[in-house]
Amino acid sequence: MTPSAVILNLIDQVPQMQNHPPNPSLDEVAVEHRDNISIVSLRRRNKRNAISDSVMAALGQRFDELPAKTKAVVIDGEGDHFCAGLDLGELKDRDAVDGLHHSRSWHKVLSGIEFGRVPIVAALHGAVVGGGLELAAACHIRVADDTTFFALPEGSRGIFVGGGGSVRIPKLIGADRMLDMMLTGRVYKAAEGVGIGLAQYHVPAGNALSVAIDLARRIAENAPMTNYALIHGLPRIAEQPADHGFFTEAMLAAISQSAPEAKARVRAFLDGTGPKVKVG
Ligand code: 1HE
Repeated sequence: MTPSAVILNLIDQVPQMQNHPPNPSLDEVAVEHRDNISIVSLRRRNKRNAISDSVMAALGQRFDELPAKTKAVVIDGEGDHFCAGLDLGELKDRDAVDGLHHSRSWHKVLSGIEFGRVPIVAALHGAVVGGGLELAAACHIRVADDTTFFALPEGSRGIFVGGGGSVRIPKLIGADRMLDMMLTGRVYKAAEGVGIGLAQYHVPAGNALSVAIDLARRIAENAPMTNYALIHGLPRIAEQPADHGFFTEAMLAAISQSAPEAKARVRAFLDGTGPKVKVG
């Protein structure tokens, strides 16, 4: 069993929250397959792509059902905003036990995204706030266009992050910056957000999706085992003591390089047909 399967199994062991699990709202989470990449889109623009239970269930289903030919995924949001976070309209009816299981249901879907089969590129614009930032943080590459702003308004709503944000966001920007965002309501605009590590790319307004698609296409050309080793290995190695990390690295290096595809790619470089590293 893979480490991610272990995580997901543990999450599964939490007693089921809802007597009536939400019906996935598949018309609010679209998917389009283009050759070897897939594009998953939040389609709830009238609610600024806020994530209801049904939207989260649909997101989980879309990622579970990716075809084998998909080698990388782009996730984006329709309209002016990537995602306004948790659907606050559903919060008012939840008691403490439901709240616990609701948070665990986000963990399950977002861990499935982070530790899935293929890398995920988030195309960000407008609001990337609350649970929207938690969703973005579960992705491997974040491309922010110039309209993007990042915030964690949970503090002002009297709630807490619940979609894995307290684990993932400090790894991107440090616990002190996340603390500042939640205590003071600080909003980071695109350039500053990219500067502190909330995204890896800053692009002109309106370009996030096209750049994300280009990056996904490039990622999809890598050997699948290398991509898998990166998304599963790097976050875990970062949490291991150095000696364990070296060992994990050695295992991943050995497995990756033994794949026939890796040997063919190295041979191609050596016989002059493989690509060179290019600047720009
Ligand atoms: C919503 C939500 C939402 C919009 N839940 N309905 N997230 C927040 O605290 C962010 C709340 N949203 C906003 O601050 C603003 O909506 C935006 C800055 C994102 C966009 O502003 P704007 O002027 O374009 O839109 P709007 O007029 O505020 O919203 C349009 C509609 O979307 C309106 O509904 P309508 O029926 O009156 O048209 C809004 O009520 C609705 N809407 N955002 C529900 N979030 C796992 S725990 C995670 C915890 C969190 O994510 S807390 C952070 C929640």
